[in-house]
Amino acid sequence: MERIVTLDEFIIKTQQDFPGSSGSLTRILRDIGIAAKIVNREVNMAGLVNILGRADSSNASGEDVQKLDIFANEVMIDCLKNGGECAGVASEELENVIAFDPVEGQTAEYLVLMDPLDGSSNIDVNVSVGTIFGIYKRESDTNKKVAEKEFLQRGSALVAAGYVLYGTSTMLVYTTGNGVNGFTLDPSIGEFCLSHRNMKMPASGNYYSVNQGYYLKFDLEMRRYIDHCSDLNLRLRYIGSMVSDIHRIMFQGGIFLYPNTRKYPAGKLRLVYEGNPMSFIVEQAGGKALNTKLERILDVEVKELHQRTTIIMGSSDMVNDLQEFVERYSAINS
Ligand code: P6P
Repeated sequence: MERIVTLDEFIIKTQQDFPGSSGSLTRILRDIGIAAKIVNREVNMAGLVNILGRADSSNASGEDVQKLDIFANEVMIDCLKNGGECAGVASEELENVIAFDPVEGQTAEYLVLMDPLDGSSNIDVNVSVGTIFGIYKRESDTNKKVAEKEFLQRGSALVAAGYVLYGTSTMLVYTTGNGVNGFTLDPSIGEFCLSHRNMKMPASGNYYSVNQGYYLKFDLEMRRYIDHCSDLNLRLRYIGSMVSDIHRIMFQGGIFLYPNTRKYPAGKLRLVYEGNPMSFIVEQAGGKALNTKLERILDVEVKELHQRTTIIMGSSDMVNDLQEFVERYSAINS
C-alpha cells in the first residue's frame, strides 16, 4: 500500500518548487483545505439540518442565494482571515471585496477570489456542488489596505487555483502552475489525501457539456457546432455545476460550453470567480480555455469584479476542432 500523502504534507513538500517562498501560499492553501472540510461536513448533512433551501437574499449577480451558499462564504472568509496570510477576499456572493485587518506579526501578500458554492441550485436535490478559488499575489504596497482594483488582474497572473468537488467523494484539486494534483477526503482521518498525482486531461473525449435547453438562444455557429457534436455521436452530459462538469472532463476528456445568450449577452459565468481559476487548472492539465470570441480566457482584461464571460473549455483537440469549425463557419457565412 502506497504511503498516504496528506494535502498539508504535499503543499509543504512542493513549496520547495518555489525558491525563496516564504510559506505564505502554503498556509493559504492549508486554510482553504480546512474551510473545505467544514463546508463538506455541512454539505453532507444539508438534508438533516435546517440549512437547505433559499435564504431570503440574492447575490451580487442577482441570483437566488441558498443558505449553504452563505455558510460556505462565511467559512471560507473566516478561515482565510484567521490564517493571517490573505490580505483580502473577493467572493461571487458579495458585491464588494473584503479587506482583512493585518494579523500581528504577519504580512499578508495574497488575495483570494472565490465562488464559495458553485452550482448551489443542485443542493436541494442532492446533486454535486463545488467551491472554486483563485489566488493572486498583491501588486500594491502590502502595508496598505486592499482595494478592489488589486483583484482586477488577468487570469494569467494567478499564482494558484483550485476547486473542491462535494460529490460521491469530496476532492480538492489545485495547481500552483506546476501541474494539477487531486486529493480525496478520507473522512475516517479527516485529511485530504493525494489520490490523483499530476492530472492530465485527455486530448479528446466522447462528451460534450452544454445546457441544450438554450440551444435556440445560442449564436448560429455555436448551434452548428453542437449539431456537429451530435453528428459525431458524442454523449451530452450536463450537471449544472461547472466544477462537476469540468471535473468529468479532467478524467474522461470532452468539451464544456457556456456561450452567450440573449439573457446573458456576455455569457453567464463570472470571469473572475469561475472562468479564470478553472481555465488555469484546465490549461495546467493540458486542456484549453477560450471564450466564444476564441480569445484565451486567461488573457482577457478584467475590467470589473463581477464581469461575465462565455466559456469554451476542455480537451485541447476538441477546443481546436471547435475553433476551426467556428472560423470555417463564420467565413462561409460572413
Ligand atoms: P444554467 C451554477 O449556477 C453555474 O454558475 C455553473 O456552475 C453552471 O455551469 C452554470 O451556472 C449552470 O447554468 O443556466 O445551465 O443553469
